[in-house]
Amino acid sequence: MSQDAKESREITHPSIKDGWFREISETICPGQASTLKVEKVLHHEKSLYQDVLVFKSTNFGNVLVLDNMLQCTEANEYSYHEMITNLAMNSHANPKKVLIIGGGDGGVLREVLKHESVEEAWLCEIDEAVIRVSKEFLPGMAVSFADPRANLHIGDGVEFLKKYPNTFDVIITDSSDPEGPAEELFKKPYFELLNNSLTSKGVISTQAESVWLHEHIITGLKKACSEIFPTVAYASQSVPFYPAGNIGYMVCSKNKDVDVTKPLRYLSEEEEFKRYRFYSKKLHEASFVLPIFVREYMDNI
Ligand code: SPD
Repeated sequence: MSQDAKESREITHPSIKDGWFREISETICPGQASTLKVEKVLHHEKSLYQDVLVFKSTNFGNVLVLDNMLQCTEANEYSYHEMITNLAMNSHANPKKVLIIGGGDGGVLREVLKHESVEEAWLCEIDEAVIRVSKEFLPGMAVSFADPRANLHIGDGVEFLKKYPNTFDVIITDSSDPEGPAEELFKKPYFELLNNSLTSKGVISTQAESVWLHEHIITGLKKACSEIFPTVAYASQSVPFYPAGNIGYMVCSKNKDVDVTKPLRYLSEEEEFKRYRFYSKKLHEASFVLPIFVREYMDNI
C-alpha cells in the first residue's frame, strides 16, 4: 500500500471526506458549509455529552470540533477568545472574581487571567473530555489551568449558578451552539440565574452567534436579556472559523449607568500590541456598530 493510501486510511470521522473536514448543519448553518483540509485526525471519542473530534489541519494548527461544529483553530482562536473576554472584563471597573461557563478549551480562562485585578477565576464545564483533549492537543489555550488563581468545576452550569448567588463580578458564557448540552444557555431562565449570581455592578458576555444566519437566536437573546438587565448591547466581529465568518457577543450589565460599548479600563496602544492580537479599545467600540440590516431587527427590542 502506498504512503498516500495509508495516510488517507487514518482519517476516519463522518465529517471528514476526501481529506477535508466539512461543518454541515441544517439547523445552525443551513445551505452553507465551512471546510478545512485535514492533515491527521488526532482524537475522536463520544463523550457523555457529545461527539469530540480533534484534528491537525494543514494550515491552521489543531482544531477542536464538538458535535460536528467547529469550536476553534489554534492559529486563529485569539480572535474569538480575546473579544468575548475583554468586552465583559473591560466593562467592569474592578473584576476580582470571574466565572466562565463552558470554555473547557481554556481560551477564555487564559484571557481572563491576563487581568491583574483577578483574584479568582472559576471555570464550570459540563464535559471533562473537552478539558482533557484541550490540555493534550491545544496547549496554548489550556495553559492557564495551571494558574493558582484558576478553579475548575466539572458539572452543569445551571446547577453551579444556583449555588453561588451574588458572587461573581463577571460571568462569561463560552458555549457551543444552542443544540445538545448548550441549549439551556440560550434561554431566559439561564440569564435570570446569571443575574442572580452577579455582584451589584456585575457584567456578563455570552457567545451570540452570527448576524448573517441567526436572527431568531439573537433576537431571542436580546429580548430575554433586556427583560432582566438594565444595560444590554450586542457586538459583532469577524472570526475566520465560525459560520459566515462572523460571531456576536451579548454584553449586559447590572449597572444601569455603564455604557458597555466604551471600555471603562483600557491599555495604551503600545501595551495593547504587547498583550493582544485582535482586541483593542478601538475594536471594542467599533464592534457595537452594527450594519443597518441588523439594526432593523435589533434596535426595537
Ligand atoms: N458556532 C460555534 C460557536 C462556538 C462558540 N464557542 C466555542 C468555544 C471556544 N472556546
